[in-house]
Amino acid sequence: MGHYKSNMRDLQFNLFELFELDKVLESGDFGDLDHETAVDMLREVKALAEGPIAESFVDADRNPPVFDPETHSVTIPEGFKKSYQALVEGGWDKIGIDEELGGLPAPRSLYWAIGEMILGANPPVFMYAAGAGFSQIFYDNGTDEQKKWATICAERGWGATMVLTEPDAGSDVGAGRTKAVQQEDGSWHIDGVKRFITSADQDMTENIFHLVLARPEGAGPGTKGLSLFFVPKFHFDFETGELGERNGVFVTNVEHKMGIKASATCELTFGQHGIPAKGWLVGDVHKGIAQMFEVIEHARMMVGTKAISTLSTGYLNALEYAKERIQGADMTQMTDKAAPRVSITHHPDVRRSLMTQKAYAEGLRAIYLYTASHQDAASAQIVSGADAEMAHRVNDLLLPIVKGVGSERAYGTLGHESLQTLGGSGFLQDYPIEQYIRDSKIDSLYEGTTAIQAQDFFFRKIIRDKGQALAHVAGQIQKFIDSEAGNGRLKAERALLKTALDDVQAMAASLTTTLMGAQENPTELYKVGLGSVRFLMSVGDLLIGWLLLRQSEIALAALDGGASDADKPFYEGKVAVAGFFAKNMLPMLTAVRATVENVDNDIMELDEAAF
Ligand code: ST9
Ligand code: FAD
Repeated sequence: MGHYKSNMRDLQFNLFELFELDKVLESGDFGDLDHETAVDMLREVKALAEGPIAESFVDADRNPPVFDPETHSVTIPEGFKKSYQALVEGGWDKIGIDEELGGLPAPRSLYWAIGEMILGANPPVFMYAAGAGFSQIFYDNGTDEQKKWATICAERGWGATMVLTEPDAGSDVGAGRTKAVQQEDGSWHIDGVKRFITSADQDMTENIFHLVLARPEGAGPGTKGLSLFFVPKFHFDFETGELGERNGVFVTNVEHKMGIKASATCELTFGQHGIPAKGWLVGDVHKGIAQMFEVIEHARMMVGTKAISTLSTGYLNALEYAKERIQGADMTQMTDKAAPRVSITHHPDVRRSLMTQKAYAEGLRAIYLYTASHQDAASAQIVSGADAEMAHRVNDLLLPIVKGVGSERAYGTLGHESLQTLGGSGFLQDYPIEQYIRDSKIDSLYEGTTAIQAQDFFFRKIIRDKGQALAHVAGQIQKFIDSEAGNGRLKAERALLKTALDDVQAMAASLTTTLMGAQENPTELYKVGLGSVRFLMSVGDLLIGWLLLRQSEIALAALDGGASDADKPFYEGKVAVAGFFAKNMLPMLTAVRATVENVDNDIMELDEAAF
């Protein structure tokens, strides 16, 4: 058995019992795709993920890709290539892609459920295989001529990258200096150095195309002055796809990293090796940052789902260990030195820890699937009654939660709880958790750090949205609080959820009032910056509490209806984890509310020397 443990029962529970995927499939928006086919797809990907995809996870960490500075090329370890091939040979990189590009349209919830298993088993496999997804975005944004190129990219299985970051332009993408100069033939020459570019070279696909943000000569400052260019590694015949000359874009370094080592993180240099780096303006319009955000939105969803999946397999590995590890006596017999030794699952603190892991892994899974359900009009209508416009807003609202909260809670819980469950053994490379921790640290950094997610959440997704999406989701939570969910058995939990909702709404109100105060006194804005990550994390906990309780309601009904022996422990676990989270985590939001409401600027007034 490999390192990766999927949670198929919970995935199916979310998809079919909580988010009613069957109704979505019946809507007809996804052709012939039906329940049986969807379940078969999940089963097939589970087998692939736990088998060949996970197979190279450890080896590629210990023997990562090798960079040759002479040829500017990256060689991927053979074992990893097999994992990659297993994914693309099955056509799994084309799920969710338009038929014009050789894909199979699928509801986004199903797409991301499949993605969860691949991302938990071996995240860089998913990333190297993202070329078809990038082709789709290029196709959607391209001119009619470029749509043909995008189809070639997808059909020939080319790799792809998103190229924003520069040494002096990380969070501040608008500080980018890479420039673009228009040529007489309508193409552009790109000139500059980008860094930290994922998958910028590999030897698994015949070509790679880069989607690059660069500033046309004379364009204005900031992100709005950036345009998006299609820059292939090799030129190609635009009709047949046949490869031509090497383009002037070269990998000039590969980073040595803490984790996710199989994923090559490259310095990418344009137009500085005697050959021009030729690019084409995407869609023939100067709307670079908006176009790139279409990629970023998917990538943020991917990063959050990766983190959540890693937490889930970390928890299941910890749980397996805890059931087998015998250590100490039952607490009630702690003074009896001859008492029988028990498995560590008997110890209250281990149970607290396991339940914390289960709550975050399963609660965050429900959040990303709820979010994914707002990425299709049909499923949004079924899941929350949102029309197409509101569905779009809700997805926007929740992306920083999936990415920001998903990454922070996953990394924190893996370190504080999953590894801890294994005691000293957790620190060893004999178990996968130390690699999970190293590999998942990146998730709170790339695709916008947590501070950036928190600002995006508050300023853009709440204030600029005039609170509409937040009100829609809060309305759903309020409806649950007011309902008779659980037939009286969830009364105490619904009361705890009500307090949590009040706390979060008070935090939102407090931050909004502070923001308004900034019109008079600009330094009030610092207070928003001081409170925004706490607020983001609090909304995450509120959503976890709510979705776990909705799951509990379904589980209680299933148990009342006489669930099968095989299903009984699953449903009992659902009821237990929801109660645990409501009683142990939600009350903490009241303390966070007090800190957010009373935030002051003391540390902003402090001289830097005092730090
Ligand atoms: C990276 C990659 O880190 C890591 C992993 C790569 C793995 C690759 C594989 C991924 C596969 C997944 C993709 C597959 C595709 C599948 C497809 C299937 C169909 N939402 O606020 P302003 C826009 S890459 C939407 O003034 P500043 C908007 O146009 C590096 N749009 O910003 C806006 O104009 P307007 C990642 C947004 O102050 C304009 O930007 N790096 C959003 O100029 C300006 O907005 C980062 O993520 C949004 N949320 O710039 C950088 N926000 O307002 C992090 C902005 O008129 N830094 N726009 O609408 C930031 O995000 C900054 O906040 C900033 C600030 C750069 C936006
Ligand atoms: P900085 O922006 O310097 O941030 C440093 C610290 O300051 C952070 O804690 C940050 O939260 C904080 N900070 C900065 N600005 C603010 C602010 N305004 N408010 C509050 N806090 C702030 N980029 C690509 O373009 N393509 C890729 O494929 C890609 N892949 C990557 C792969 C890896 C392994 C890594 C490490 C990075 C990758 N990146 C990629 C770059 C990544 O997106 C950036 O590292 C990230 O956006 C942060 O930028 P930075 O590292 O320059 O940190």
